[in-house]
Amino acid sequence: MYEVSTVLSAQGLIDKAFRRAGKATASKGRTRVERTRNLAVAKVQAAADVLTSTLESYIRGFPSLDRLPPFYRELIDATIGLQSLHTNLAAVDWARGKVRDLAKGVPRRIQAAAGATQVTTIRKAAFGRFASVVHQISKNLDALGAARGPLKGLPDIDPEVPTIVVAGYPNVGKSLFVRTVSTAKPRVAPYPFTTQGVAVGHFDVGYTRFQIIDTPGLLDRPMEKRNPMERQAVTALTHVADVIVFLLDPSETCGYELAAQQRLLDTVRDLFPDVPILVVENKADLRTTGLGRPAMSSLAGQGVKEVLDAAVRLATSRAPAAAPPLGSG
Ligand SMILES: Nc1nc2c(ncn2[C@@H]2O[C@H](COP(=O)(O)OP(=O)(O)O)[C@@H](O)[C@H]2O)c(=O)[nH]1
Ligand SMILES: [Mg+2]
Repeated sequence: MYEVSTVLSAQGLIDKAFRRAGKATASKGRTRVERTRNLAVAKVQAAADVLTSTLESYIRGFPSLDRLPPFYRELIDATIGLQSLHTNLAAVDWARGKVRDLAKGVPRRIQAAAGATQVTTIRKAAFGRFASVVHQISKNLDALGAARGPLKGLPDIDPEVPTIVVAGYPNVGKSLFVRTVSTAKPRVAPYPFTTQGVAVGHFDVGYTRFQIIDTPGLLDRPMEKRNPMERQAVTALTHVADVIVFLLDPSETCGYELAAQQRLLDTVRDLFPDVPILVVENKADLRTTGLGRPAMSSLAGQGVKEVLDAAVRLATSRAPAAAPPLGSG
């Protein structure tokens, strides 16, 4: 979802800066010592430029934390931690400013130096200070580098698009239902919360685009079996779910008794108190309870359209004003 370019290690960054400094040239200067001074200034400037611009690109490359939609705030908090991401980016920003400040005084001191030897001493001291600053944020750079994977793996869900979340025990028919109703084959993205992928499908009603998502591992078993990261991912879903389609399998060919499925439904109701839940009996070709709930067979394609229409109506009836304004959290 969030594609962040490679983050160098402290040593890698220092090497890059000094390599660039080594290529710096300064042809101007009437005397030899003048050229030596100019070259030294150019080298220090080149190193400082590489360091500050690279560090700056890291800060810009990561999602801007104060502008994140609540859904992604929650997911990023669950996977890498908002606080630690903030701390690491702040450290990078500190180093960027520090290098810039250190570089500022160097040209004046080089120009004031007594001779070539002193020029070299000043240049080396500046390089030493740059390196020391970068080494101080070594752990932060490593942590940012490690955060790239989880960020990239976040599911590609547009928080602005009306969203149907499909829930129910494993094998009740969630994936088949999502595949049946969404035009495109759902894109299964790597998902940091489970070994399985979250499937995001799309379909259009008139000019309105809808998302339908299947979240294996999150809404398919009792809450007490979920780890803290998964729990927070469930919380993230509350920010995007406009309706939940909860699938029951009265045939119990999924391997779970209807009573257990019913208990999971109660859990999901508790987790999403503000989201309408459409309870649907799937596998109607095998068995229905006869309790008057909407029923369908994803396999036979019977009743599917009616269920989708009902879900769309519920999803669009949600007042958008219920969502907090962006940037308020
Ligand atoms: N008979 C019948 N089987 C179905 C129906 N919907 C899904 N299945 C089957 O149930 C199994 C599990 O379906 P799947 O979509 O993978 O369930 P999920 O684990 O909830 O995603 C598959 O073998 C499906 O073909 C249905 O309406 N009727
Ligand atoms: Mg599935």
